[in-house]
Amino acid sequence: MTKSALITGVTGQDGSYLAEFLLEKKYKVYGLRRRTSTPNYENVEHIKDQIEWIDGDLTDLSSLIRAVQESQPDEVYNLGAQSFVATSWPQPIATGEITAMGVTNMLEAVRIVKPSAKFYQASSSEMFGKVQETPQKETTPFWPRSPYGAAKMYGHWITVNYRESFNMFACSGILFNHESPRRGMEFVTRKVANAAARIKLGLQNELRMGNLDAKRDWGFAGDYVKAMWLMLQQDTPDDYVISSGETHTVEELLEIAFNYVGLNWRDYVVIDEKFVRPAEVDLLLGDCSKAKERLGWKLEVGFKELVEMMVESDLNKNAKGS
Ligand code: NDP
Ligand code: GDR
Repeated sequence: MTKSALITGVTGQDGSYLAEFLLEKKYKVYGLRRRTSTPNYENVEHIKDQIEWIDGDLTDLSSLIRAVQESQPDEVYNLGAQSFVATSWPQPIATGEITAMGVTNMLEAVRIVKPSAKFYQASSSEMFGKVQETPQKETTPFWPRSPYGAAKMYGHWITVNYRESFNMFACSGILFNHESPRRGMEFVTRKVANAAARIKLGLQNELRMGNLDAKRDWGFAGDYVKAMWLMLQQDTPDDYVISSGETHTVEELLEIAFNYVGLNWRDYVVIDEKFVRPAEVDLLLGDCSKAKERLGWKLEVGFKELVEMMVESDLNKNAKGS
């Protein structure tokens, strides 16, 4: 029998890879889209006609109830969020309403309309923040360092709570940073990949950056969405860390991206205080042994390959003028 899935955040990076993956598995895919003055389907243009679109917003419970009624999903993937950490300081309340309370809204819609649906919550390594141990695993205590991290922590615990209170099949994936050519332009990997490509093509002559010492555990988004699905195929719901198990500095990212186009990043990068955050997460490094053992999940794309894939994609896009 065909399974159906409801995805929030389907127009984002992860939503687009997950929708592709589920469509290949012959799922009927429902995508929640919010109203914007100019709709942006860039990430899902190629599969737009295969998605059943439902209008709604994570801050509007009534729209989510309707979305669950209409889709009658076997699986719900809650990927929608105000996901840019830097924006969470100037917009802490909107971040809380979407990224924290939006999770309760989605859980309530499922509990009221179809409590048997399996639920995935997009939790984040940002919850580890000022890390209490390295590497970070499922049992590492959280210490968020941004309004975004605090909102994700609420979303994480409310998911655990609905599992414990209502016996719902609710899982939380604590995903470390994952990137792709579909990454939003403001995130550091895409910003660097795009700048390296544009500087190479003579379209830009400098790159303004924040803290180059921050360390992140970066993987490929296409690999990470498979873990989301695997979590919902288990006999019991649980929470899992998904990570690459390697950490790299922002400086290493610059090195690989600029080397790929035969340039030295030091000739172009300017440090700009505007991109330095009020509180930083200095080091992230995940231990995903639990996911490897129980889900059989594994990483396929390594860090250098990922950065080069992104620069190559931006070279092509910029050369075509898109
Ligand atoms: P993106 O920022 O690319 O996508 C976010 C999605 O959320 C977009 O589709 C956006 O819609 C949607 N959205 C925003 N606000 C609302 C709202 N009020 N109602 C409904 N939808 C909304 O994020 P990613 O794909 O990178 O991440 C997916 C999820 O995983 C997010 O929850 C993120 O916080 C989390 N996460 C991401 C990690 C990563 O490294 N990428 C790591 C760990 C967690 P629109 O297109 O209209 O803006
Ligand atoms: P992050 O991703 O905050 O880890 O959150 P981002 O790519 O924005 O920053 C990574 C690190 O790079 C440093 N940095 C800069 N970042 C940006 N964006 N722009 C710059 O110019 C710059 N210079 C240095 C940052 O200070 C930071 O240390 C991402 C998001 O996808 C979240 O939604 C997700 O939950 C986490 O990853 C895991």
